[in-house]
Amino acid sequence: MGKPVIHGPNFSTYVRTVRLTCEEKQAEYELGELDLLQGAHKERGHLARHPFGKVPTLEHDGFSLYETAAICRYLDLALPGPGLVPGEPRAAGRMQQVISVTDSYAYGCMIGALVMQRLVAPMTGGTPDEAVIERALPQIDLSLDALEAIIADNPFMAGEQISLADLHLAPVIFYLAATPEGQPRLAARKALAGWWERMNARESMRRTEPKFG
Ligand SMILES: N[C@@H](CCC(=O)N[C@@H](CS)C(=O)NCC(=O)O)C(=O)O
Repeated sequence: MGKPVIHGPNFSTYVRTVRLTCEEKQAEYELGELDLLQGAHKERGHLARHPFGKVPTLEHDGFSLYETAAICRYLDLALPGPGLVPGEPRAAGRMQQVISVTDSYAYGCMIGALVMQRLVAPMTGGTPDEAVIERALPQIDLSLDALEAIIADNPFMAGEQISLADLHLAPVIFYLAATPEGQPRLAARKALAGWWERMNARESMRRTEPKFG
């Protein structure tokens, strides 16, 4: 079986989730870097892979797939290595819940609003829009409270074992923790802060750390 090819920039949270999945499976993969800042994801070549013009996409032995959760489920089944989807029904439900919470509620306020304004705008010559950040903070608090309640006293999001839930959420929390608004909010949620320390110490996280420039 050939190596999976992931298309997208290394600094994208969703691309990192797919890379983390490969890393945790200890599978080799290739990263087809795309210049998102120059709009390469909206050009014809990439739109043929992803009609909605998003990253990541996957190619594996002639099979193409887009949407991060779908890609990670596929890779978990297709690649050898430790299973990342729990077989136990409640843990499987928790895993899917955290993936949906990340996509539906956390990503927009944490990345789309806070990180884009606080970190990305200054890197690209702009000024953060403080009103956008202010408006995002209640939803960030709500999302963090919900995740704190879900993890409770478990080491990982879906229970005792690492799962795709942890790999979906960790790249988002990585950027959140790099903002002055996110850092204290994370530290105030003890269970989540402990989880973040455990996740951040993993070899897979070190190997996929975003590089800029
Ligand atoms: N539902 C998609 C979301 C992917 C997504 O939003 N990717 C971001 C990068 S982290 C992206 O492509 N942003 C570029 C854009 O929206 O133009 C998935 O699960 O893969």
